[in-house]
Amino acid sequence: MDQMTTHFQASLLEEAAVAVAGLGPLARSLRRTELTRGAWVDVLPGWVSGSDELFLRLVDTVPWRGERRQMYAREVDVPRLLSWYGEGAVLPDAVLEQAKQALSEHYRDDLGEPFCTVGLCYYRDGRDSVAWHGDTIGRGKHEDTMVAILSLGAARRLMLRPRGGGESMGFALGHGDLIVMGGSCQRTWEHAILKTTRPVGPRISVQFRPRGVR
Ligand SMILES: O=C(O)CCC(=O)C(=O)O
Repeated sequence: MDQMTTHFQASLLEEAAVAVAGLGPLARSLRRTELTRGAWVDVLPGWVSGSDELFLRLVDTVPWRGERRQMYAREVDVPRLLSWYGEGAVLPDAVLEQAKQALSEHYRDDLGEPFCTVGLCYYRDGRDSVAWHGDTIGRGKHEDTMVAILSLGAARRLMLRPRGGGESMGFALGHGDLIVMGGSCQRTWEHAILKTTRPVGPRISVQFRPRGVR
C-alpha cells in the first residue's frame, strides 16, 4: 500500500471517530475526591468527545416536559425541563446506552448492580437550577449508592455541602464531563446547581442511577 493510500485511510478513520460521539476510557482517568462520612466524588473531564452533536440531538429528540411543584401556598414552575427513562426503557441516544454500559462495567465490583435508570434535566439558562438535595427517594436514604452525571453544554458548578452544615465545595462541570457521587454521598451530603446571574448557555445533565434510587 502506498503512503498516500495509508494516509487517506487514516484520515477516513479519524473522521469516522470524530463524527460519532465517543467515550474515553474510565479506568485510570477518573480522579477521586474523598469527602467526609464515607462519601466520595469521581470526576473525569471530557469523558465524551463529539458532544456538540449529542447535545443537539438530545435537545431535539428528548420529550422534555415542564413540571409544577407546590411552594407554600403557591404552585410554581420547576426551574428546568425534565425527562425520565425508567428501567428497560430505550434511551434517546446510542451514546447514552454506551455510557450506561461503560459505567455499569467500571463500577460493577463497587456498586454490585448496574446503573439502570436515566434522568435528564435541561437547564435553559442561568435562571434554571436545582435546589440543595440528596437523591434520597428510595434506597439512597438508607444505603450507599452511586449517581453518575454526564454534563453537556454550558459549564455549571455542581455544588456539594455536608448535610447538617459545613463548608460547601463546587465542581465545575463542562461539556462532556462526568461526575460520579458515591458511597454515602446522597444521604450525608447535599448537592445543587445554583442559579446564576452570569450569562450562561443551555446545559443538559444526564443522570444514571441504579434501581430504586431517585
Ligand atoms: O444537573 C445536575 O447535574 C444535577 C441534577 C440533580 O441533582 C438531580 O436531578 O437530582
